[in-house]
Amino acid sequence: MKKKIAIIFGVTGQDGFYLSKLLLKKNYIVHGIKRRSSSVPTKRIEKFLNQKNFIVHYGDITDTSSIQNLISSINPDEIYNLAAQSHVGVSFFTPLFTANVNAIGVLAILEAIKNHKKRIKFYQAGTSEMFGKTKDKFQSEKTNFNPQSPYGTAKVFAHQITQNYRDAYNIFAANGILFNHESPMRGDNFVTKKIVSSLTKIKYGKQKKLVLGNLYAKRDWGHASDYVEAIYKILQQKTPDDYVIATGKDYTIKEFVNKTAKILNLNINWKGKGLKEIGIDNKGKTIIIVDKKYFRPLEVDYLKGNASKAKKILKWKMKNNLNDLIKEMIKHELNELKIN
Ligand code: NAP
Ligand code: G4F
Repeated sequence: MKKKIAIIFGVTGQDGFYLSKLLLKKNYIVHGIKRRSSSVPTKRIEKFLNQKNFIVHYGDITDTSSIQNLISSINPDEIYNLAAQSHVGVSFFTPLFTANVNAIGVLAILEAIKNHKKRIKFYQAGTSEMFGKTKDKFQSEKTNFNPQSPYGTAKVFAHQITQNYRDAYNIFAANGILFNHESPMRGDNFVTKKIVSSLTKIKYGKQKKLVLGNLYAKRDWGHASDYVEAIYKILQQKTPDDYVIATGKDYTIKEFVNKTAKILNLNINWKGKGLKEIGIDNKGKTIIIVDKKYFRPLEVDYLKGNASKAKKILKWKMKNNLNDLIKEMIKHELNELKIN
């Protein structure tokens, strides 16, 4: 049987790693698109680089000509767009760049798909950040969008233009609306990775303090490996549609800190309030402090998803719970620190 061909925009990121692994296992030919960088951008996907079914090309989704050339020369069956300026906090500092990549870049891919000779299936990496400030206790495909950042606002454009091209041009274009998902491959400046990495180093005397922002926002955290299974399933359906992917459980940042500390056998006593809140260890040493530089001009206070549609239609199931995820992330940190 002829092998399926996929393009992954955003192949060098966390989800790019897990999706590449999954598609290679399913015998796809995977074309990953990397950006030029002054350092090595392919660290996460290093182990795939010598496989004959894994080919990496330079490209950038803000460069329309590079997208058109790649799509017409590769002639893929499926395109997964994971490429984004994916940090919500940073989007307040780089709003135009974020909008160019996260919104206009998506439109450029859709235009190239519209003009291509073959029907290509398209996945757009949407996010729970699009719900933003919401009154719904659980957010589903029916919840209104009310984004609270340049990141979330740009992603709403991407979501809606994907639906628009689906309806106007009969393109197989589908949106995932994924809640936070983490893994050992998570970028260093996202809160889970920062907490796990810092507390592990503190436990082994290699770091003094963990500095955080808002401890009381709530997030619904899953494992990236489970979420890329859903991404894949979304493109294997007969008709394109949009799906929420979430665990249905939410925790505050402080609860995530406490869970991580418990697994590491670190005791934390909390004292004070607001910017003066601190976490103290058994010996009375302050190991966690709050700094206003990590607060955002606007915050999304809580996110908790209802993934019933994905469970019913995609038959999507999660394999990892939050404790499994934290344990795996700690194990990875210990390996990095060469501690057994
Ligand atoms: P990530 O680790 O930050 O990866 C983002 C990827 O996009 C990287 O490969 C990055 O390349 C690439 N990229 C950025 N700008 C680009 C451009 N102009 N042209 C081409 N590639 C570009 O993010 P992730 O966690 O894997 O998330 C994947 C996607 O899902 C993103 O679109 C994100 O917004 C979305 N999402 C993530 C979550 C989550 O919790 N992880 C939840 C919902 C939605 P470099 O390596 O060169 O920077
Ligand atoms: O880990 P975060 O930066 O993730 P955030 O903002 O929820 O965005 C992530 O999930 C989205 C899906 O909902 C994705 F679309 C997006 O691409 C990204 O993957 O922050 C989580 C929470 C926020 O409320 C933030 O204010 O943690 C709070 N926080 C507290 N201290 C911190 C910190 N966040 C970061 N990054 N760093 C801190 O020191």
